[in-house]
Amino acid sequence: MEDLKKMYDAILNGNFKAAREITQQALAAGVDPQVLVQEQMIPAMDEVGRRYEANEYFVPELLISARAMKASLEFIRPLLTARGAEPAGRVVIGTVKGDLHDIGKNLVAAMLEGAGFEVIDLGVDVSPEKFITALNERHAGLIAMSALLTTTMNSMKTTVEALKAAGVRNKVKIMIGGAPVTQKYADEIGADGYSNNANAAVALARKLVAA
Ligand code: B12
Repeated sequence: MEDLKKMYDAILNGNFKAAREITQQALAAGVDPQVLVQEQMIPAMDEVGRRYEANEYFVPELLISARAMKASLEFIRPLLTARGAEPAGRVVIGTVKGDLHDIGKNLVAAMLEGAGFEVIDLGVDVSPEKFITALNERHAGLIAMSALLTTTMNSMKTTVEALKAAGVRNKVKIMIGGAPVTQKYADEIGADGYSNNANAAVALARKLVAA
């Protein structure tokens, strides 16, 4: 298929039906899925993130672009996995114990996936033990924790401590976020990074994985 730029536009405009159709057509026409991801989809999500930071896009636009990205990745992911393509990094993400808010966490997960990370999403109400088990089983290099309640933030600290107690703290980078979380809190609990939005979370993840 000659006009792959349509894929870029579908994601930028949050048109998930078009994203799905174009993906199917492109793959049927023999387009390399890696090319589709690297040259169209990731740049489109990067542009979504840029517009969000520039206050040109807001949370609803982020959500619909993320949905379009996901719709396309459903077809592409199995092909990349079968081929053994190396992800940008492997991230275990979850909303911490006691907390059921997942809109921000899902956005961060989708943006990371859009940026080429393999994302293992543990969902909500994730205990420190569950984070550690997933980290060990999936050999992730990064843990991303989200909390929206001042009462559940403390579970981030508990998880960092549990990672230390399990002897795996030095094997993983930790990033945290969510409305009540701050850089100061990240420093206090010994996390490696904090960001206050999904786009900055991608830049942070890239930086932590490269470090
Ligand atoms: C939607 C919502 C709900 C929904 C959640 C639905 C869902 N599936 O998520 C429902 C109705 C279930 C809910 C329940 C409750 N909620 Co509520 N909820 C909200 C609300 C309105 C929006 C949150 C949201 O989705 N924001 C949009 C997302 C995109 O933003 P975000 O989460 O901050 O994420 C961004 C960044 O923070 C960052 N980020 C997020 N996670 C991560 C992770 C990493 C690693 C990184 C790097 C970055 C990052 O990137 C994201 C994208 O840019 C907020 C109010 C508000 N305006 O924040 C209250 C709010 C969070 N809720 C609140 C409360 C009190 C509750 C309840 C206790 C209410 C009750 N009495 O039952 C329950 C708790 C349930 C539980 N155990 O978790 C309070 C919390 C107060 C506090 N200081 O603790 C708030 C602030 C409302 C208020 N003003 O009182 N809630």
